[in-house]
Amino acid sequence: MTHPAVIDELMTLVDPGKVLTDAASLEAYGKDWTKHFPPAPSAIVLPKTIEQVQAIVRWANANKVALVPSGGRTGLSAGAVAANGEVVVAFDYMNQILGFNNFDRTVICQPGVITRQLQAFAEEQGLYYPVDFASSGSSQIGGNIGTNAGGIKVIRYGMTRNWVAGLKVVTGKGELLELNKDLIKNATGYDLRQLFIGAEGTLGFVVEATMRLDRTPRNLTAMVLGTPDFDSIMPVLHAFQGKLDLTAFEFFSDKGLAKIMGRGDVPAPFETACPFYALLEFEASTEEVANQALATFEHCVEQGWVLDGVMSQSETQLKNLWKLREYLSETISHWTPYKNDISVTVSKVPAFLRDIDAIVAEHYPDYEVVWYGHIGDGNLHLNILKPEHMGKDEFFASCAKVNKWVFEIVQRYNGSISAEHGVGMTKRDYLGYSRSAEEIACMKAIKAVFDPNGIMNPGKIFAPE
Ligand code: 2HG
Ligand code: ZN
Repeated sequence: MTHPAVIDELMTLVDPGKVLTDAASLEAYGKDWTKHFPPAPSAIVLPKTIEQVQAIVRWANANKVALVPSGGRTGLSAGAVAANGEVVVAFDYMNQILGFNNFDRTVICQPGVITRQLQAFAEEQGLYYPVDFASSGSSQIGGNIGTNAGGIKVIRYGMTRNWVAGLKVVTGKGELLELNKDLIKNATGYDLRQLFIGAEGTLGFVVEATMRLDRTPRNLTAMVLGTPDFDSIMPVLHAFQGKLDLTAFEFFSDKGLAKIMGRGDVPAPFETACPFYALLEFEASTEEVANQALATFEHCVEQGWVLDGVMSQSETQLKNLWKLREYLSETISHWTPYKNDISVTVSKVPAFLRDIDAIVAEHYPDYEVVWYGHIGDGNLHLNILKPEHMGKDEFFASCAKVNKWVFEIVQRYNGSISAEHGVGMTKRDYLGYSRSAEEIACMKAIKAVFDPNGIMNPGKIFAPE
């Protein structure tokens, strides 16, 4: 734990009352949405300015204190968990939108801007911020950049990375760098901006971000389609992609739907029970597009790929269909799930899922398994639910044993052990299944350049040595 005199010094660097050490704050700010590691930070500090962030970093270097960056703490890989006496740097008071350029379609955000705040701001300007996920109401832009957050619209709009025009960062040495200066074209060597995106706060702090906006989509319309088996989902994707520009293509299993129905507040899509469901979305900008979607649906039914389906006819129906997918993660959190967030190239998905499913069925015969994910971009979420009677530690330990086999399959398919949630602490021991020893050595060397004393979020991405 950090010495009290050192914490007293920290208090002089920020506004009065902006260093918290009470038990409730340590508990709340020390963890994210994972339940693996008990939080144990020394203190929480809430800077208001870039200069204060720089002062905190210099103080941390001088006193050899580890810092953990903290946004909305909605992460699912323990990237923002402070379990070892670190000081948490939280950006709740750097939450302003500082500027908007209508011509460039860019917004300057402080790191604590909530994703939904940016989306609402874009809407007020008649524009659109397209990166979206279930935690948009709490996640912060700085955290989204730290994990290169993905979500439900990646098939059309890509990850957070695609929307970052420029960054201001404070490195682990305390220097302020202005990266890319919001340019579209910039061919001046290494793009350091990209290194900080997805770095999980291991290189420094994002203290300002210029985010791009897009035009507002026209008449977004969703379809939920029930399929007779998993293998039918891919030809459905292929058929719709051949005819429409999809903005989303998600899937979930019957077990996932059952959990959503168990809530009692979401209408069923249709009566027919199906083992798998696809949710797709597109812009029904003209009647012709809507007719094309219906014709494709009929084609899929004729081929035997789809058993039943529904298309939204209003904004309310669109929202209700999305709840079937968007509420899944929060709904099953009741069962303390063991999560895997894995990806392969889209063409490999059916064989990949079959191989993983076989391993899971063999090793977890007594556990309930819920599959869902962003199948249009090759990202599958595998959730193993904890039996009610079993202790959390025993359950996680038994699931961790199977990781090795799951990740061997990921490696064999040239996939990723984390598609969008990040490595954090939950995946750090498995990084070698997705990155070569040479790559990991390069990554560590890069960290040493920006953070020579190793004060920035130690133990995240890489296992402690
Ligand atoms: C989602 O796609 C989130 O809903 C959470 O990425 C995934 O709960 C999960 O495993
Ligand atoms: Zn996801």
